[in-house]
Order: sequence, then C-alpha cells, then structure tokens
Amino acid sequence: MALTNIASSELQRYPEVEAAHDRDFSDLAERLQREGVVADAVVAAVQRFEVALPSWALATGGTRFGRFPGPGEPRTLREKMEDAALVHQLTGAAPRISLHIPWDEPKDFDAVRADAERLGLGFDAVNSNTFQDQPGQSLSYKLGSFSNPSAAIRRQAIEHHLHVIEIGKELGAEAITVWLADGSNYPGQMSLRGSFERVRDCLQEVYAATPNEWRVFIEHKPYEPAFYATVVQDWGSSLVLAQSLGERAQCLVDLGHHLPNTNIELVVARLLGIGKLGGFHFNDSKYGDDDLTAGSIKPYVLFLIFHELVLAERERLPWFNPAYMIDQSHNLKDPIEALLQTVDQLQQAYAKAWLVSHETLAGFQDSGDVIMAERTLKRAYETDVRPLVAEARRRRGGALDPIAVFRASGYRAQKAVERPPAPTSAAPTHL
Ligand code: RM4
Ligand code: MN
Ligand code: MN
Repeated sequence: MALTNIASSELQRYPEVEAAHDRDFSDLAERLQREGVVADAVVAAVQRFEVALPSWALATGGTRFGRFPGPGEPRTLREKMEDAALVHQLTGAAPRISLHIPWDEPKDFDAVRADAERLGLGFDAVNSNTFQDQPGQSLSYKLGSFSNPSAAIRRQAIEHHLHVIEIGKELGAEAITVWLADGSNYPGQMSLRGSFERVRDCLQEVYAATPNEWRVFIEHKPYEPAFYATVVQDWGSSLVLAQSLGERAQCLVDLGHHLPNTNIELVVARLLGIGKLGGFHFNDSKYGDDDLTAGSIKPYVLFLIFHELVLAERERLPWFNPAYMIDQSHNLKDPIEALLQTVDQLQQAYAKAWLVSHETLAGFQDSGDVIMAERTLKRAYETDVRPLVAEARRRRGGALDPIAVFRASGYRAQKAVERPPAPTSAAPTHL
C-alpha cells in the first residue's frame, strides 16, 4: 500500500458503513442474478479498470479570468505524486500519473523514480507543450509550432518533443500525447492545406523518434485558442494524421473536444472499428472544453461511450487497448475530491456497461425492436451500481466511499500546514 497520510486501517474504520454496504451489495447481487448477471464478474471487471491522473489537475486550475487556489495544494512534482498516490489508494484505480512537460518536468530522475516506487505509482503518457512560450525559449509559438511557416520554429517544436520522449523513456512511459494549439484566428492568416502538411511532416519526425513499443496519441480540438481554424480540428484530421504516421499512431478522444451535439460514442465506435482509438481524456462539458468532472453533465453519454468500449472488450477486438486518462481543470472543487469523484463516475459508467447483455441487444437489433433495444441499454444505465463499484474498490484495498474517508482523514488540513503557498505559484493555469 502506498505510503500516504491515510493509514490503511482508516479505510476499515466504519463498521456501520461496512454493514450497510454488505446488505446493499447482496441485495443487488440477488437482483442481478435474476437478470442473468453475475455481480462478482462485474466487480472483477471494475477491479481491472484503471485510469491515469493528470499531473496538471492536482492543483487548482484557472480560467482566463482568474485562479483561486486552496490551502495545502501541491507545489512540486513530488507533492503532486503524493496526492495522486492517495487518489489511487482510495479508489484502487489510478496507479499512474501523466506528466505535462515542462509544467511538471522532473529535475532529478533518480529521485522521481524513488518517489514513484515508494508511492506505488507508474507513469502514463507524457504530454508536450508548444501552446505556450517558456522562459528562455528563443523563438515564439505565437503563430504556431508544427504548422509554423518558419522552419526554425518547427525545429524548436520538434526538439521539444524529442526532449519529452527522452523524459518518458527515463520514467518508463510508453506513449506521448500531442495536442497542438496551432491554428488561425482570421481567414487568410494561415494556409489551411499548407499548415496541415507541415504538422504532418513534423509529427512524422516525432513518431520516428519514439521507441517501438510506444504509441503516439494525436489529440484533436475544434477551437480555442484558435478561433477560426484549428489545424488538428476534428477526429477526421486526427485520423488522417494517425494513418499517415503508422500503426503506433492513434487518435485520442478528449470528451470536451467536440462541437456541441457531436455524437461522441459514434466517433468512438468508428475509431474502434479501424484500430485507431488510442485513448481518452475524460472530463465533461456543457459548452466547450469546460474540463468539468466526468459524468457531471452528460452521464448517459459517458455510459454510451463505455458501452462501445465494453462491447469491443468483450468481443476481443485484437487491437483493443485504449489508454484511459483524465484531463480536467478543477476551478472550484478540491482537486483530490474532484478526482475521487471522477474515478467513481468512470467506474460506475464502466460497471453499467458491463450489465448490458450484448446477445439480447443484438437480438432486438436484428428483429428491429427499437423499444426493447433501447430498453436493454436503459435498464443497465438506470441500475444503481454503487454497491458494485464500492465492492470493487474494497477488494482492491481502497475505500467504500473515498470522499468520505478523505474528508474524515484531515489530509488537506495537514497539507495546509506542511505546504505553505509557494511565493509564485508553480501550478499551471489550465487552458
Ligand atoms: C488542452 C488539451 C490537452 C491538455 C491541455 C492542457 O485543451 O485538452 O490535452 O494537455 O489542454
Ligand atoms: Mn485533453
Ligand atoms: Mn482540453
């Protein structure tokens, strides 16, 4: 168990909660059995579910208007890793952290590796950043990085990616996620075709520099910061790039990176069907790239996405290997609580997707029974699976109710003493 401030014994300290849970779990298991579902099999599936935590979401994020940090926030990579390990300890489902470079660039690899070992954490995809200029950087990305007409600026951006890959290798990561802010704000500002070709050429060089077992994730986004034409704007552009790079290049679906009303589960199904679904950045949104807690706004969509995933998993699609990651910005909530809530929402959506009988659904699809096909999904979605995910957490050594245990532990108050605010904030203002 990770060495965090919550002793393992604290997880088991609530006999009334345990007893109530045991009753709820056996009631649900009995009900599911009548429907032909084995509760333990779903619990086992949820126990296997893992999602990576973003290093940039452990401290309070901001909007372009401001940032309101809370007490006891992590100031260093080590402190972020400690908080991440706590999220994993409580949920049993978040054993890796995804680093944003240079925001959370390790200074001493031996020390970072030792921290990871001590905390029981691994490293997920490394993330590059050419959407900001860094102190001391010679050339500006104001008018783009990989798409920039200047060969020198493109070279600088490529070198940054090579550096990020080296960091990933040191830490045992096996993927790099490339999200580019490149694009234009006004018609005529940039060649629509030329900019895409330049991005493709640069990505080819990055791809060639990655180890053979690595994957390269290309993340699209429709707008912001480019408000007229983003170069990697949609999943079509992302797919063209992934196909032109090679087998190890895949598309990353950030749930907030779609124009309103886009059918995201359909995008997922398309990419799954052709082996190009690399992974996810989970979050939720009402309007745009809002980076809200997963499942907070459109939980049915989250379920439908997981339905596509579980379908592919159970059909054993040979290339099924999505990287599950979170990408959120916690402006109002305590970041640890927001992440605990997120992991729980993902576990619930995943568990619900496991309740769907695929044979029954296929039968209704074949006979054209629209009502019963929809009801098959709704029945799973409307089931209260909280006892199943609580049980999965318990069996992985986590907490039945992670937020309750976190609050009762006094972790944040203790950190407020141990971590007085740094003179200048080390935390990024998330876009
Ligand atoms: C972007 C995108 C990237 C993330 C940055 C911080 O909107 O979602 O994945 O790395 O924000
Ligand atoms: Mn993202
Ligand atoms: Mn985003």
